Amino acid sequence: MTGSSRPGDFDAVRKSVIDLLKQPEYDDGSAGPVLVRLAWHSAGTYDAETDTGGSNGAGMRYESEGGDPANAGLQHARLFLEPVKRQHPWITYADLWTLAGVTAIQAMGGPEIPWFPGRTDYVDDSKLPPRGRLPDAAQGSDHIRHIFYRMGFNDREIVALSGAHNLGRCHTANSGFEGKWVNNPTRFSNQYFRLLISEEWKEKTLPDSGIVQFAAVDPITEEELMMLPTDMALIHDQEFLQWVKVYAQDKNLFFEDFAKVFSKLMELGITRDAQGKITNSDNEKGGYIS
Ligand code: DDH
Repeated sequence: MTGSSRPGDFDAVRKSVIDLLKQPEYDDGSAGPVLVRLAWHSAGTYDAETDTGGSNGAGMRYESEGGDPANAGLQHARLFLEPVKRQHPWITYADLWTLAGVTAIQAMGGPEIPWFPGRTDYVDDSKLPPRGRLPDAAQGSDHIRHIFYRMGFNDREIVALSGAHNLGRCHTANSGFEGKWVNNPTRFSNQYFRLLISEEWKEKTLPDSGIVQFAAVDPITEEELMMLPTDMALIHDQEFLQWVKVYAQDKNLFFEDFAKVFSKLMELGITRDAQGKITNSDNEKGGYIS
């Protein structure tokens, strides 16, 4: 592991994150996908109307948010990052989780995502998100729109963000769903969109739980791949489908859009002044911890 760093040396933190991505004993040998999911769930609680939730404050450290069943499994991501926090104690958890997500995406072959620091670990109880803010995979396009419009995203942005399911997998123990979306789940690409439209996805009921997901056999590896009901909603809804087709054909446009929209996700609920300093959180109580 690389040495300690001076406060504000985010490149040193990025390097420490890259150093921990290889995890031979963990899923597909990589901590990358679960780090991306941690970044997304830390931010995806945002509600534009009440200006609550979002990545600032790193509320998932506490039971009310961390214990949300939607966040099951993310303790692995938080634990992977503990040595990085110990090595660079000046960085806040809120910055670390979001920086680790964008770093992992790029290290797995994805785009460079603009990321800005300054989040604090101060939790304002009145801004804590209630449970139920994150999407429910068993539902359809109305639910997806309800969740993502609440954060301020449009249909194109929703589809671009959903492309993160190029990475990682579902675990029975976490969500009840099982399997991976693509055959190389630690390589960021537009394969998820290509498979959505090229394969014939068949409903599959998991024998022990009765949970319904969708399955197809990968034409090259002959492995079984999966889609969630919410993934399938992207091809059953004409507005969403149009963007699935675009991204399936144009990897560069997908990467460009994904970088913009993931960056926007990481910034939800954060306002900055001209110098980039966050103006809407109590920096006296958070900021760099030295
Ligand atoms: Fe997701 N996701 N996600 N997802 N997600 C799961 C895994 C991963 C939904 C449900 C699930 C996004 C959107 C949605 C990642 C990133 C992103 C799992 C499996 C479920 C269930 C968890 C488990 O069993 O461990 C639903 C529903 C939606 C929706 O949009 C309606 C978005 C927007 C992102 C993003 O990053 C921008 C990643 C990465 C994973 C893989 C995690 C892992 O451990 O591997």
